[in-house]
Amino acid sequence: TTPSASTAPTPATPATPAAPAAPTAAEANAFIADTEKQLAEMSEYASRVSWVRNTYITFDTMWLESDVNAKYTEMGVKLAKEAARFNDVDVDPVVRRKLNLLKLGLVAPAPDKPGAADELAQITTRMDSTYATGKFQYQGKTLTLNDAEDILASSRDPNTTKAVYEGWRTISPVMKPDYARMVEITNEGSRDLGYKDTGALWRSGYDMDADAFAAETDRLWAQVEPFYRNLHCYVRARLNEKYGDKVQPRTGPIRADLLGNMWSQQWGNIYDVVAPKQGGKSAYSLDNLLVKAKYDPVKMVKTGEGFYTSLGLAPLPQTFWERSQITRPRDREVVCHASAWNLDNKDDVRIKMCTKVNAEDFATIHHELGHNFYQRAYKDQPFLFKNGANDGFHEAIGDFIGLSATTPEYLVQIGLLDKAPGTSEDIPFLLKTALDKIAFLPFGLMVDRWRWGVFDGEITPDNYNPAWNAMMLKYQGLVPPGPRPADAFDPGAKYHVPGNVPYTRYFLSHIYQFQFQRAACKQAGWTGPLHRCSIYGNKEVGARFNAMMEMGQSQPWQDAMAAFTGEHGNDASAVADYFAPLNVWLTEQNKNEKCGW
Ligand code: X8Z
Ligand code: ZN
Repeated sequence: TTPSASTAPTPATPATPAAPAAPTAAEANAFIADTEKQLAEMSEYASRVSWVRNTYITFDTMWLESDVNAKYTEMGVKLAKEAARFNDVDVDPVVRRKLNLLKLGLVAPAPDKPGAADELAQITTRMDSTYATGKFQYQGKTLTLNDAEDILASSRDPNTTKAVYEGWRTISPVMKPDYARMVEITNEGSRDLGYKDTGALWRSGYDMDADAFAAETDRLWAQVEPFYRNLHCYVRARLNEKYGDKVQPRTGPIRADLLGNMWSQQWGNIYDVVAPKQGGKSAYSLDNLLVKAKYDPVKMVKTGEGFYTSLGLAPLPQTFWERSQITRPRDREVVCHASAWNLDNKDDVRIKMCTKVNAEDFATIHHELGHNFYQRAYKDQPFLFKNGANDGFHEAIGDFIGLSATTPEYLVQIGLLDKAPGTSEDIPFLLKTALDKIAFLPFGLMVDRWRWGVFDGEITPDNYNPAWNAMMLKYQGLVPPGPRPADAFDPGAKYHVPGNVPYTRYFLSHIYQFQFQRAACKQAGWTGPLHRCSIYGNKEVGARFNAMMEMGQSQPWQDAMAAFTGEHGNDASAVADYFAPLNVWLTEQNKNEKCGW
C-alpha cells in the first residue's frame, strides 16, 4: 500500500527521482513462496510427461518431453535470475539457502535468448532416446544393451567380449555433434548465472567453494587409490593366468572388456575368474541362490521393500506397484537404465527398471528403493528442500542398505541361504564386494574429470575420445581391447553422458555408504567386522536414519552427515575400515607382482 496524500509527511528535501526501491526481506519471502508454488506445479507436469517418454519412446513422446523441458528450463532460469535482485538484501537464512538452491538445481541451464532452451531440450531428449534404443549386430543377431551386458558378464572368450565391447560403442558416434552443441548452449547458460562454465555450476552444489570441492575429491581419491591399485594388481595377475600373455599381460594396464561389465565400472561378475585359489572358496553365489529360490523381479522388489520396512519405515504405497516399470515391456522402446521417481513430490513414488534375476539387480533394487524412501522421507519439506543433502547422499542411501542386504546373515534370515558360513567366507565376501565397490571408485571420478575438462574447454570435440581413453588409463589403469576408430565417441556409450547426469555423486556415495555403515553398526552395538554387520530389523538405527533423510536439503550436507554419523565431512577411512582384512590379504597375494601400470 502507499500512504494517502493526507497522511504522507511532507518531504524535507525534494524527492530524488527514479531510484528503484531496494527490495525488502518481505519481498524475498513472497518471491520464494510464489516460486516454490510455480516450480512444484511445473515439476509435476514435466515429470509425468518425462515418465511417459521414458517408458514409451516415440516421436510424439519425445516431442512432448522436449517441449515441456524447454519451458521448465526457461522458468527455472528466469526465476534464478530474478533471485539475483535479493543478493544484497538481508534475508532470513532459510530464504537465503533457497535463493541459492534455485540456481544450483539447474543441471543444464540455457541462456535467455529465443530458441536456446528449445534447442537444448531437443538435443537432450534426442541423445537420451538414441542411447536407450541403441542396438548393434553381432553374429547375425540384433543386440540391445541388456543383451550385450549379459554376454560381457558371462562370456570368458576374449574375442566375444572384444566384439561386444566394440559393438555397443557403435551406437554413440552419431551423438557427438549433439553433445558438443549441448556443451556450448549450457555453458552459455551457466555463465549467464554467474558460473565459469557448467562444470563449475555442478561443483558448486556441495555447501563449499567449488574449487575446495574439487580438492576434496582429490583428497578422497588419494585416500583410496593405493587400495584400488592393490585390487588392480591382483585381478590383473588372475586374468593373466586365465587368458595368457597375449590377451592380458602380467604388467601394464588391464584390458577393459575382460572385467565383466560394459564400462569396467564394477567387476563382481568375474568373481569366478579371480576367486582365491586357496584359503577359502565362497560358500555360495547370490546369482544362483536367487534362481534356485525361484525369485522373480517383483519378488526381488518386495524383498527390497521388506528391508526398509524392517527399519520402521512405512511400506510403499499401492500406487508404487501399479505404476512402476519393473521389467522391460516386450512391445515398445523404453529407457532401461534404472531410475527412481517421485512424480508428484508427495507419495507417487516409482521405480523404472528392466530387472533381471541376478545379484547385480538385487543390489540395484535396493539402490533405487533408497531413492524412493529418501524422497518420501523429505516430502513434507518446502519444495526447494525436497532433495538429498547432496546428490551423493541420494546415491548412498540404497547402497548403504544394500551392504546389510547382501550379508550372509541376512540372506539366511530371508530364507535364501541355509546356513551362514563362518570366517572362511570373509575374504571371498570382501573380494566380491571390493570388485564392485573399490573397482568403481576411479570410474566414479573419471567420468566428471572428463566432463569438467569438456565444459572448461580444455578437452575439445577433436579430443573427446582420446581424452576419455587417457582418463581410463590414468585413473582406472585400463585400455580398450583394440585401437578405437577415428569417429569413436566412447563417452556417449555411457548412460550419464548423453543423459547429462552428473557423476561425481556416485564417487561420493561410494565413500558415504561406508561412513553410514560404520556409524549404523556402532549405533547397533556391533563389535564384529563391519562387512558382517546387518541392521535388518533395527528400529532405533532406522529412526536415526530416517531423521537424517527427513532433513532433505534443508541444511548443509555436513549437518545431515553429523546428524546420523556424528562425523562432519567426507571421510574415506570408513572404506579402509570395512575392507581392512582384504587389503592385508591382497598385499600378501601381490608380493611377487610388479603392481601399477
Ligand atoms: O546410474 C546408476 C543408478 C541410477 S541412479 C542405477 N548408478 C551408476 C551407474 O549405473 O553407472 C548406480 C551405480 C553407478
Ligand atoms: Zn541412483
